[in-house]
Amino acid sequence: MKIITVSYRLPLSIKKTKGKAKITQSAGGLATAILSYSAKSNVNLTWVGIADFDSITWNENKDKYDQNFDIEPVFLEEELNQEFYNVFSNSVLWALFHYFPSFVEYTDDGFEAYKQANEIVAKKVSSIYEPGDVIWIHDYHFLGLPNLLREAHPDAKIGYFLHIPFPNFEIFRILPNKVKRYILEGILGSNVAGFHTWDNTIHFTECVEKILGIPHKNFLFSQESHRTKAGSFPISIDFDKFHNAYNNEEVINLRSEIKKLYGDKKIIFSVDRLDYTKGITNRLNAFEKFLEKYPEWSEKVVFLLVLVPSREEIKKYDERKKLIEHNVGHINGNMGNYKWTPIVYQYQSVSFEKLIALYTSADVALISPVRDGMNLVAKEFVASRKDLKGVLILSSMAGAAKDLKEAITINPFDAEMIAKKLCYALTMDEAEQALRLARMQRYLKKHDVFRWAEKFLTEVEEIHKNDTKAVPLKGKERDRVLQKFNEANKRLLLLDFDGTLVNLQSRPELAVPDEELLDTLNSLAEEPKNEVWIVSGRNKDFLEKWLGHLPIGIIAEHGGYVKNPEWKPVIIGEPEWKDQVIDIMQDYVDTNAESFIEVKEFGIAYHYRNVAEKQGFNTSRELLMLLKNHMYNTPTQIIDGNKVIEVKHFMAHKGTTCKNNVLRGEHDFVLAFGDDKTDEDLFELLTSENEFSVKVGKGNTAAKYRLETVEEVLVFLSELDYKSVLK
Ligand code: GDG
Repeated sequence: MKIITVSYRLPLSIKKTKGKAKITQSAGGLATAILSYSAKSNVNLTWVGIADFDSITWNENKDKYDQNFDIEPVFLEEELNQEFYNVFSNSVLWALFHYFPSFVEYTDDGFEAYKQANEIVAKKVSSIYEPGDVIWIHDYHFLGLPNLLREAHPDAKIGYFLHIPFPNFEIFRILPNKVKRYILEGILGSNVAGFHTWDNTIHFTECVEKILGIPHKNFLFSQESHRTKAGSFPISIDFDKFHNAYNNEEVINLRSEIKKLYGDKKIIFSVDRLDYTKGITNRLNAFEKFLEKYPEWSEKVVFLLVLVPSREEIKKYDERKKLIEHNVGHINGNMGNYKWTPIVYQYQSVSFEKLIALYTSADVALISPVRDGMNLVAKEFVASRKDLKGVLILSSMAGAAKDLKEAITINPFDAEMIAKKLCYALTMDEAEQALRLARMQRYLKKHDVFRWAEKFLTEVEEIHKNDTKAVPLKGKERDRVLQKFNEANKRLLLLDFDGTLVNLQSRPELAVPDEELLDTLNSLAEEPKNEVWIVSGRNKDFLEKWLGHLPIGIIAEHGGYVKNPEWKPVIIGEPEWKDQVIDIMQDYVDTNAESFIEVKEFGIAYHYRNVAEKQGFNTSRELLMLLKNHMYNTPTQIIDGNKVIEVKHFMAHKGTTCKNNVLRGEHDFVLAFGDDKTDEDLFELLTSENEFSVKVGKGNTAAKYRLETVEEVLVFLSELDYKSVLK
């Protein structure tokens, strides 16, 4: 078994100058964390990514790097890589997911290249994949990959983590429909889909519900071949590495050099890749505002602005660079003088030691992205302050703001506010600085990148392990259930009605049992060893009319009513929310011809089976969201069923009602059939050896077995009946 990590960049770069190869290995946080996990779990690590070198260079150098893991480079043709990386990944996905829709430069060619690159990488992963391996896919370059790998290896353990924000529905919907589906279906190929924050996770689940129509239960999406758990896994840093670097000799020397250079001046510091999402122009505007508003700080402060070259081939980045440099010049020219340069700007990366020296020399770290998945710089600054000095000013638009609660938070668009908070930070007393940093350090020490990787990969294993696989009720399995039935003396049969015993019809009142079904039920129920129950979502009057004469127990309204032998409600009193639900649904009935409302005692259902496919689906998504908001904090449950949306009393629950009224522990054989989401509540209870459950139709399920059609259920029941008669 091994871990296969997939990311756009490999943790290894080979640059050839004058025929000589220079190998750079970057042991970034991600690589270190996954390596540490693989060492702990005693499994190998293979890293798949796009090579920034050609195959000849690779063959000449592949034995020359420090091989504590394997590297499998993917070689993409330059033109394909340009369309895949610069165009679709960075000029569509990066821009849109960071809420810059006007920066999006979508082309069909870009999307085709993206799909092609994902397919090439899928082939590479498949060529090294062995059953039992865990595949961990990273970031927005490979949104289609989980699904491609799921198709190739249905039983694979696949984790997907998105390092950038997942936007809300209104932003996401801007993408062409085919792209939206590709992305969502792509991510849903994984067992675990991880995001930095719950906000991002919820944006994703809402998009899946609204666009694909797949509902989730506790962030778990059930699909044909597997289930996907969406969740928040905030990435972190190697805390000890940053914390302990404070006392590194080179860092100490560099720090004293910086301190000497700026003397009494307070230092404001920031470091970012030069990217429009990092809010650098906003930061400069705010700094200018600060100098204007608080002239007493003139000559007493210096802003060290380190920008690291990034994506220079893309026009928007080049434009941003020019704008930043213009603004720096403007501020220095207007506010500075021959003795004082307010902004010291560098467009080059710095070494790790220099970075730590800068972090630990700063009085204030000013981090102001307009949108950021996490922002590791903020965490690194906090971790490196072993001296418990310095203040972190952090944009509330960064995922890191959710973790670093003692930072001074800012709205990056509010220059006035930033100016004020800069003033506050620069004058904060040391006790408060220490208190804030100590609290954040305690959090980061516990929640470091190693814990992050371990939590994510453990979740992948767990979700994969618990993925239920309903097997067809055929052949040996069928014989096994029949044999258990034969051997049992006190059998319980729990049968859902619609979609299980009768096929769904255009209107519920048309789905009625025929003579043959009534005979089978009657005959089964008359056998003394059998106890037969109908467990349905239908109202009690319908069930009484059609089945009331049979010697069976009946549960109606999803568990709201029980007949044994008299009808009794499980819930006392009339629900108060019904009129409100009817009002909301009525608007949808009025605008969607052929849809209708079914009123029950403990629930209201909106049926859209007869509405044109697309229209029915789209309006049902809207109604669903509306009901969720209206019904918040009421004792209800909303079911997104098969062409029906139902609001029901939360105590009208098939699982609970069966548990309290039927599953008394005295049966030595229990068999439940159902086709709907509400039946899953019952299936989840039937876990012991003599308890069996059968899902009718497609879709992921907690049931142990599966039958495809109502007709197959009826054949099976006749067989049980025949066996009962024989005994
Ligand atoms: C993406 C998401 C998410 C930067 N300059 C230098 C340097 N760095 C290092 C920092 C930090 C990293 O680069 C930057 O990480 P960020 O998290 O701030 O930003 P992105 O590159 O945009 O990363 C982001 C991240 O993925 C992880 O999931 O947090 O939201 O956009 O580690 O220290 N390091 C050195 N010299 C530099 O000049 N040595």
